Amino acid sequence: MAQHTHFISDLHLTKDRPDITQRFLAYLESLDQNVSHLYILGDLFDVWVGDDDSTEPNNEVKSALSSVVENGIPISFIAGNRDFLMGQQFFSDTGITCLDDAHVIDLYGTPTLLLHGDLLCTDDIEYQKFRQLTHTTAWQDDMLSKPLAERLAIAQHYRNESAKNKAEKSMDIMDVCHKTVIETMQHHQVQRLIHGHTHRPNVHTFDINGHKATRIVLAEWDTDSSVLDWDNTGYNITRLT
Ligand SMILES: [Mn+2]
Repeated sequence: MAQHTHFISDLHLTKDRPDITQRFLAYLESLDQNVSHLYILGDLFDVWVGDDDSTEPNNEVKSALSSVVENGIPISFIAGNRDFLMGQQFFSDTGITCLDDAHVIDLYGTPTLLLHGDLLCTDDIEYQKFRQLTHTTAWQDDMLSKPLAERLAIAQHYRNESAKNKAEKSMDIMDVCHKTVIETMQHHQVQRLIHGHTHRPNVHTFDINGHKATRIVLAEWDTDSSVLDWDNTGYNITRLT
């Protein structure tokens, strides 16, 4: 039986988009024993302000994820810039494994680096500063100590700011920096990288030290709900309807 490994990212699940949630739940329901592992590379949720937030569709999604894990399909998660506050409670409730921000797997014989992708956008200095701040224990402890309603309001504020920034910043600044891509891949000694975040699905090939390297960018589910589906013969990008 062919074993498949799936990669998805940037679903941005939110109560405002029940259509995406339904598509994701149907996808999870469809997973069978042909799938040996599901990797979620960040921004599963459009916002995550703490594991105590039961705003729709959080609980429904959590229970669907834990069913998949209970059925014997491991799920691993790398945090995105929207859901990096996901905590221990979420992972113990669902059985999902939380990976480091950069994680190398052996994908059918090829070392493959998995990232959310925001760490590659080093031309966006303002964002990288914000990322550093919000990844400190002090910032996170302070945020999580606030009442839920306040955290939701803060998250809404950041979402508005982020939409404004996106409109103002040049397209290039918000894409990955190629130099950083090369350095990151060299650091992890890989010739293949899979990430999301930029919402620019593509397969890029280039050279590192005279060897072919590949960078696969996953799609966001807003306009293009798709799954990167790998087996020992190669990959397919499966579009969900
Ligand atoms: Mn992102």
